[in-house]
Amino acid sequence: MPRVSADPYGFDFEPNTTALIVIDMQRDFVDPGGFGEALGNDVSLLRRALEPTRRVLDACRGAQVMVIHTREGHRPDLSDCPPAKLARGHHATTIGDEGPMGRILVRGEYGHDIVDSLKPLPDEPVVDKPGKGAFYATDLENILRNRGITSLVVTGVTAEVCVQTTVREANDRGFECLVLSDCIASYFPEFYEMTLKMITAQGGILGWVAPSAAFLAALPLPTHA
Ligand code: TIU
Repeated sequence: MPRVSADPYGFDFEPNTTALIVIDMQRDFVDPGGFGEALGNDVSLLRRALEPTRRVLDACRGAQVMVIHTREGHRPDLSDCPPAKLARGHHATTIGDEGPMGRILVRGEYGHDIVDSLKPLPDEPVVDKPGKGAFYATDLENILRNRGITSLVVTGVTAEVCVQTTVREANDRGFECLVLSDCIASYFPEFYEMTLKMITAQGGILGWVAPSAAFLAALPLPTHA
């Protein structure tokens, strides 16, 4: 079984029971004019995760590892958006408002979609989620169980919000999570560092962490008939 050199110890995985999950790599989080900026953040801090994630995505596709994408967002009528989520922060611009990339965090809008460099292929599930965790109010768990997936390789944004929430949800459901440290990012450098520590503390209380190079080194090359 392939083993990734990881914290707090080696992460063993079988490619055919492993899925790469790319969390919320949407323009609304990584480009100016979207939700991230509306919350008062410098979106450029997230962009460092894009290129490492693209390399991992390419490798997983080549190795026939299942790939799943998620997007945070809401129905155009916002009926699935909790009023508290709309109101919290008292921001001048919020979910559903018109921005330079369309209505913020609304499904079907340009800003809600995934960045071009990580664009899903037609056979890769895209899970639309109303919350921070990718399991809450979605069919993600069904999709994973139906495909016999037991391990997740986790990438995306932001580290302490949607990534960490999803890792916690996955961990409680029995999935083993390897978070790729250079493929996640936060608007807050200290939250990024602490997210990694929270996952691996106490003997891997939530999962494992490794740089993407360690995962790529362990990923078996595709076999050709
Ligand atoms: N605000 C923030 O850091 N993140 C989110 O609102 N959503 C995700 O992390 N995707």
